[in-house]
Parts: sequence; C-alpha cells; structure tokens
Amino acid sequence: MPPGWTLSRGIVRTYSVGEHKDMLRIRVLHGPNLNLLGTREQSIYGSLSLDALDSAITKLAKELAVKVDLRQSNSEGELVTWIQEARTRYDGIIINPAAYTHTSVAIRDAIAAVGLPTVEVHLSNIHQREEFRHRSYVAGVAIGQIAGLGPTGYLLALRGLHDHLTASRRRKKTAAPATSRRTAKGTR
Ligand code: CA2
Repeated sequence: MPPGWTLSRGIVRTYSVGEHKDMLRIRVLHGPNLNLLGTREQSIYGSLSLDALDSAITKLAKELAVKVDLRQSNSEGELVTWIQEARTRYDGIIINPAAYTHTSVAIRDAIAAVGLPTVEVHLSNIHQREEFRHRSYVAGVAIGQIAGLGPTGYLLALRGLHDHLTASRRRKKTAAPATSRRTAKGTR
C-alpha cells in the first residue's frame, strides 16, 4: 500500500504523508472577539496575537505528534457546527467559548451531544472577575477547565487532553482481548 494509504475494515482510507493514521486529532476552537487578542485589553488578555497563540499550540502539537485544527469564530452557530463536525473527525476538543461560556446552552448541548472529551480554557481567571463570568455553561460537560494562566493554559490543555486520550486508547486496547476471551469461553 502506498504511504498515506491505509486499509481499515475493507475500506482504503487516505491521510496526508507526514501524518500518521493513529495520530490523535484535536480541534481547537476560539470564541468571539478572540481575533482581537494582542490589539487591546492587554492588561486582561495579554499581548500575544491569536496567530502567535495558534503557532505556539501548533508547535507543541508537533512535539506531541497530535494533529490540530485551529479555528476562531464570532458566531455561536458556526462554533456549534464545528463541534458537531468534530464527532467523526477528531478525538477531542479544546475550546475557549469566550463570552458564550456564560450564555450558550447551544454550545453546551453540542459538546454533550458529540461526547468528545473537551477541555475549557480561559486566558483570564473568570472566577476572580465580574459575577456574571463565574458561571460557565460548558464546565459541566468538559473534562476540565483551565483559567487564569494566559496562553500557557492552552498548552496545558493540549498536554492534558493528549494524556487523557492516550490513556483512554490504552485502556480500550487492553480491555478488548479480555472481552473476546470471555466470549470465547462462552461466559456471555
Ligand atoms: O478569559 C478568557 O479567555 C475569556 O473567555 C475571554 C472572553 C470573556 O468574555 C470571558 O469571560 C473570559 C472575552 C474574549 C475577548 O477577547 C478580547 C481580546 C482582546 C481585546 C478585546 C477582547
């Protein structure tokens, strides 16, 4: 089979050369106004631009051999669509829902519906800020939340999600033979 091709359940699948078919795939979503990073409100959100933040995430992803897809939108509906799409294409999600954190039942429902391990990230410490920022609709459906560590929070989220997904893959691999042994002995 040529490089970049793989055979899975009788179907020939392709992947970009340089990417491995077993690579973890993580979608990173930035919510509204995060495209303005580094241009104003630097005392709260820092001086790094969104492009520079994405480059730092991409660099770490390469080190961890994770394929990342990075997107920003000001639209709640677009974020919901990207979360839904991730179900069949990605293993996990990192999301800074920005202001939608505090308002969006739609984003929470989409994360719950796809069932992908999701990490919520905030640059600022939302729990130290105005009361309305203390509530997150996403926290209850996320495996974890990182807030207040600036851009480093995204890098920690990537490492944390990578470790979570790797451990869960390992558990699935070791659990599978035990199930077939039980079945073979006719205990089911
Ligand atoms: O701390 C965070 O990451 C937030 O998610 C950022 C949101 C805010 O509504 C959340 O409460 C906490 C705001 C993102 C706006 O980003 C800007 C960046 C530069 C200039 C203006 C806005």
